[in-house]
Amino acid sequence: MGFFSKIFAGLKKTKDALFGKISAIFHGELDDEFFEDLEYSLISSDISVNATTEIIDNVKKISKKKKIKTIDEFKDALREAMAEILEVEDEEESYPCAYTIVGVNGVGKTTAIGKLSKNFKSLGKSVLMVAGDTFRAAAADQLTEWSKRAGVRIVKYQEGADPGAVVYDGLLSAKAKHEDVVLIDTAGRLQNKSNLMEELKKINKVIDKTWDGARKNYIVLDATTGQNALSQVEIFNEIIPLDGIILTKLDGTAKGGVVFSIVKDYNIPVKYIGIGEGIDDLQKFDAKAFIDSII
Ligand SMILES: Nc1nc2c(ncn2[C@@H]2O[C@H](COP(=O)(O)OP(=O)(O)OP(=O)(O)O)[C@@H](O)[C@H]2O)c(=O)[nH]1
Ligand SMILES: [Mg+2]
Repeated sequence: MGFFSKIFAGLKKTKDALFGKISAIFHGELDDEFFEDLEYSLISSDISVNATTEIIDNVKKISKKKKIKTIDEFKDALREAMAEILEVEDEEESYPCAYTIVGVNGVGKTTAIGKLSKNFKSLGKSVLMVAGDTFRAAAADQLTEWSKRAGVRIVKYQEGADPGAVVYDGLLSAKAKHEDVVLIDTAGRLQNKSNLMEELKKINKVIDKTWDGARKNYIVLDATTGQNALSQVEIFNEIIPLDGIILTKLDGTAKGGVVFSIVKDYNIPVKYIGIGEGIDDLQKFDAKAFIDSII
């Protein structure tokens, strides 16, 4: 499957949930009743109130300016209105870069690292994985499997080791071998477990002290949790400053609208989306392709 057909298939549930409704509520005129119905549809598709209000304001302005009458013209206007929400300033990428991948249990961190390795490799970058999840039994084995699949190096310790020490070793190794990309896996944690959150701060400090290349902290969010993902962004951002979001499991959910809420409410860019379990099922987030797939 090609790039676009894959996103299209992955986002089908979101599209059906959201935009089936739009055609249904359109009754020939863009009047107050239509916009009220539209507002309701957006909010019930996991788009936050803030983001919905802005989309509606944007689309009203565009519709007026362009004197829009038909549903097809309106869909174009809505695409434009939604794209405005997803514009976030983002820094250029530079290498070498160490990426710390954080998030609650089971969201897809380890899988995302496997997929990212392949992505970076295909861009000609050398990659080192660091198994910073020493908490869960078999976590390092799972990452090792991915390192084999992607054909990249991995630094790991035994279960129960100090994650700070693994990260330290990993970074030294990456420096010595001039790796372009370091991907650091971390243990899944509950937001309310303060000891694990403290551990994350420690990992962060080790990177600060050891690494002089670029660094990014990405949080992985499971799209199927919808608005619940938002509180995770808030809590992790206090512990470790977040530079980007990897939104996984979009293939299994109609809650893709949560993208708009995240970007609008936290101003953190969505960097990648996960649309399946395979190594090729992670794509660089492209606002235009995303919107075209759901409208
Ligand atoms: N359908 C689908 N499944 C996914 C996606 N990303 C991850 N998964 C699945 O989600 C499950 C959990 O993935 P992991 O990568 O182990 O998650 P994790 O965050 O590392 O989990 P912990 O280390 O236990 O916190 C696995 O069964 C993955 O195959 C995705 O984009 N789509
Ligand atoms: Mg994991």
